[in-house]
Amino acid sequence: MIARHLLPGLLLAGLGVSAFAQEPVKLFVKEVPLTVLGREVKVMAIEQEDGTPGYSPAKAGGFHAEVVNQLDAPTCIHWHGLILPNLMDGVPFVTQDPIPPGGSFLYDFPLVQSGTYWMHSHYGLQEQWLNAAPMILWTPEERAQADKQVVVMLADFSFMPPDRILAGLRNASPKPMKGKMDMPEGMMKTGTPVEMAAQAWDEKEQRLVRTTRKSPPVDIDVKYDALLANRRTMDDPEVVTVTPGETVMMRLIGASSATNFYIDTGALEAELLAVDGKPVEPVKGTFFQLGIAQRIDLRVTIPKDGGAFPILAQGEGTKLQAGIILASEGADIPTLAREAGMGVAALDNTQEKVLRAANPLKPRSVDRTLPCALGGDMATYVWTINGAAYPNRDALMVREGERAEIVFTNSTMMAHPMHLHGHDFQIVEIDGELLAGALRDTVVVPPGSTIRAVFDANNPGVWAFHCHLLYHLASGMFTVLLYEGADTRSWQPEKSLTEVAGPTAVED
Ligand SMILES: [Cu+2]
Repeated sequence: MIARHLLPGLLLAGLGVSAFAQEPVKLFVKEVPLTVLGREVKVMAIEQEDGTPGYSPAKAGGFHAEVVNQLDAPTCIHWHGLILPNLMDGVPFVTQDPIPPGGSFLYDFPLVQSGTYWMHSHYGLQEQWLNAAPMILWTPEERAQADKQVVVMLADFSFMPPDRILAGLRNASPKPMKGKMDMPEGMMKTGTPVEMAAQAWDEKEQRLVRTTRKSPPVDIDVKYDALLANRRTMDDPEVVTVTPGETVMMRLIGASSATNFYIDTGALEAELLAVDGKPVEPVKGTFFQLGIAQRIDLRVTIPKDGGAFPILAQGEGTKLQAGIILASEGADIPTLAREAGMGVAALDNTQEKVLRAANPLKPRSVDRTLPCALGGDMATYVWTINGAAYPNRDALMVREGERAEIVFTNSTMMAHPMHLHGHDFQIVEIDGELLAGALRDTVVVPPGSTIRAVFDANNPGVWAFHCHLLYHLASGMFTVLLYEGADTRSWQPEKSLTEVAGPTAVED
């Protein structure tokens, strides 16, 4: 079993016979300075020797990266959304031991997917330190989709260190949270409904649009100081020079720790072409949902007369926004506000219900049903899957060769972006409505919703399966998908408790 897992990667590369044999790219995990709202802070980054963030290999050449840990703390980098051999998945105490300070680890495997993916630390709360980077898996077809490619990695930022954010969330009950953790007025659960921006499906025009409605208060965990797009705030946004008449593919990555987004393309009509790297039948619109850890590929056409076109991302339940500006030469660059004029509602199933997979799974009857009941609340700040908080040795069991379905139910007041490692799953039912929905690796399950997703159990191992809201993940909403007979030697749940809650390297 071990040898079989290693065959595509380490073993063949070690023997020098891999069809993909080539020098690995070195990926340095390190501290870097960053200026946020005029304040210099230290954050983390995953960079190549020349400072390129992340790693975007050509699919045909395979994946060859050596992660070098230059932090003072252990780390472990996960390749989000990739279908890969289990021991290459980069999850501490599930698929490997953490990489110690000064240590390195070789990741080497063939690529079977293309499109928009990303990488991030799966160690402790390091993701909140921006220990993340884009990962686009290129093919000639991906490049040919537009004249220009723009990667936009979104994140949320607080001047409060993440361990203090988590401590604040855990200690908040029953007293109201103090200082930075205060919910703004209008967002308290007891507050009256307020006018908010929201997404609607325009049936007549067949497009996703922005609307406004009186919306109940939105539960959010963390009040951030800023949202970032490619590590920049709205006072200093990235301006991408574009040519009138050209098409631009924006690959948006929800690399936030606890913020779901709405994306507003403003004056530019966009075509949604893929979610989570996987193509969907094109959907037009100007207002899109992007959950934590999800990706969305939006193609726009720059008008013949040119101009400047802000592309904005607003945080669910907040007025905070980040973005980039697409601008033709000589266009007046507008000043962008850090806060939008009105808050934006909670994510819902509006968009998910209209998505259709371009390459759906082959029809097949389901061999096994895996219930995934999401529980927990803000008061106790314990979050559970099927009643259990991690660490535990519960697991969702599956046998190789089966078609399995996951039935997500959410009895909490919050949406949970649920991520299964090592597999693509297809959304086939939302609140009783059957559909040939999107293939995904991360699905947002809104409060009260039931979502059914199917996948083929064709990648043996022990696979992390969890809420991608960092503070839920760190507070129990985590389990594993365990194949019968899989090698479980790297799976050490008890160690994840002490180590994952351990100190982080950077102090502001
Ligand atoms: Cu969650």
